[in-house]
Amino acid sequence: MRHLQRPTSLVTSLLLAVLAGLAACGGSSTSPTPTPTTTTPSATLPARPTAIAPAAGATATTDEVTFTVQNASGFDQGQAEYTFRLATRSGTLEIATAQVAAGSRQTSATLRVPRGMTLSWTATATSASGQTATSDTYTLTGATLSCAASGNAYAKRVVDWFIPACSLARNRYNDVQQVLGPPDSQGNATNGYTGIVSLGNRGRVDVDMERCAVDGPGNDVRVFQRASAEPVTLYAAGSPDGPWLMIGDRLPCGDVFLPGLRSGYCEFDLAAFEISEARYFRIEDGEHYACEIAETDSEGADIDAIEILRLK
Ligand SMILES: [Ca+2]
Ligand SMILES: [Ca+2]
Repeated sequence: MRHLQRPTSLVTSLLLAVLAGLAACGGSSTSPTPTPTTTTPSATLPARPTAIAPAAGATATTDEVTFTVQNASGFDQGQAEYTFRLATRSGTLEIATAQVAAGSRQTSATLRVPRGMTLSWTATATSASGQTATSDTYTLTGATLSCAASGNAYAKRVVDWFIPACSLARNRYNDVQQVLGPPDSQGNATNGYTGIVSLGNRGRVDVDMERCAVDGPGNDVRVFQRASAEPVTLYAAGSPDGPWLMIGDRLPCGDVFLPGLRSGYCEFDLAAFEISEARYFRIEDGEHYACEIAETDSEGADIDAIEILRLK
């Protein structure tokens, strides 16, 4: 029996020596990661949605931008829906979202992107069971804003407007063109006003300034309003088709006066929506008083003019 044991011990010793030598040659005791023998399509998807287009830091060349991400693993077609979120640069103010079913290996949605702004966007995948995977936050700059190089700081052109039917029927000051040019309102409540448009309940007028307003310290835009301090809501945009971004919500307007003017004014700051520059403004009634019960011929905010305080 001892003769039989000796060769066995020798073989064992040799094997141990060889193994020790191999470990020394490798220089590490860590086992290599096994390579999968089969590859399924989902195995190659990233752990989180990943931007394909637009590339991180890109500048848009169109107002409608298609956002595309590589799907996250486990959030592929038939497994998830994707929410694309476009927001201001800081990410705090939302501009648009779109929710779509996952495509095959990648998912796309188209959003309208404001011109002249640096923005942020993300895509979040949500599974049927409520699990989520969110992409990195990517930066995108909107298409370049075109601005006239010269001209005054007032509105040049009405691009759209809305005054409710009741207000159109009952109000006396329905000419939206009265917001163009410098403030010029005259008259009074007894004899009638000139130079204003009464917007009616939640009515609005959208104007093209041709020049652009730029954000600087403090307020950048001034709206002139007659008759008490009826509230005004103001939106800014880089295109006449928006998106319209609100920079003041029902701000009391018209109780501060410049020498020689009958209209008072209120001011707005582009920074309220992280806007760096804007060419178009939507002036909206913020009084919100029902025309049907209003006993007046100038219902709603009465707008005389709008002025850029900081010209580009
Ligand atoms: Ca400002
Ligand atoms: Ca006017």
